[in-house]
Amino acid sequence: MTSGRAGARPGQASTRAVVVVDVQNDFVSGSLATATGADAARRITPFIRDARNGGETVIGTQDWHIDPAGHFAPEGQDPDYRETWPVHCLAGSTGAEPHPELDAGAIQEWFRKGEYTAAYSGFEGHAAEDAEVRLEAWLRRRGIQQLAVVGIATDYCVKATALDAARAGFDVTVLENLCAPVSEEGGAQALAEMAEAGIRIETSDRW
Ligand code: VGL
Repeated sequence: MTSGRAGARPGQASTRAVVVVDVQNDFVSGSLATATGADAARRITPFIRDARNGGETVIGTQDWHIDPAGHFAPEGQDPDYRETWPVHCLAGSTGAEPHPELDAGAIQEWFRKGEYTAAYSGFEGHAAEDAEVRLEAWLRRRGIQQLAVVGIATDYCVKATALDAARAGFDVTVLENLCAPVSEEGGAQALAEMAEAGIRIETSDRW
């Protein structure tokens, strides 16, 4: 299962990191549940354990809403599921916690986003423990160059995170079998858009 993984040479820090996007209860089984989010969570766990064993860095992002402007549909109105959403991932709530099938112990640092605004990209986030620490700077400080992006949802936060990573100059691969979309069609479209932007779309055995 680890075949094809480059791994770091002994004594040399790996320049590879895995970004696990928003594998949170609300996106798996809660107010914004995705049809395949639980499968993705189950597959991500052995993958990130292997990554850690190979010396790679593994970080997680969390949607972390307090009052995110117009991101939630107004009370009494239906969300459009494109720009407005049901209430989800309220800061400190069970819905915002990592899904139990994700091995949260394999995540070295959490980055939170969206307190007071919609924030689809992990690069808009800051370290859970220190609001001054942004994701890009954190990765650069560790010499990270290659990123694998996995998680939920392919057509929203995975896409936004991967596109920002590519814009920032990282070498980005999205592992599609470790992602879950809001809609099948949206997921396929997002993968095409990411490929167009120079992001590799692979399966986890090819990272
Ligand atoms: C997400 C919809 C709304 C995501 C976040 O994590 O992809 N999707 N907020």
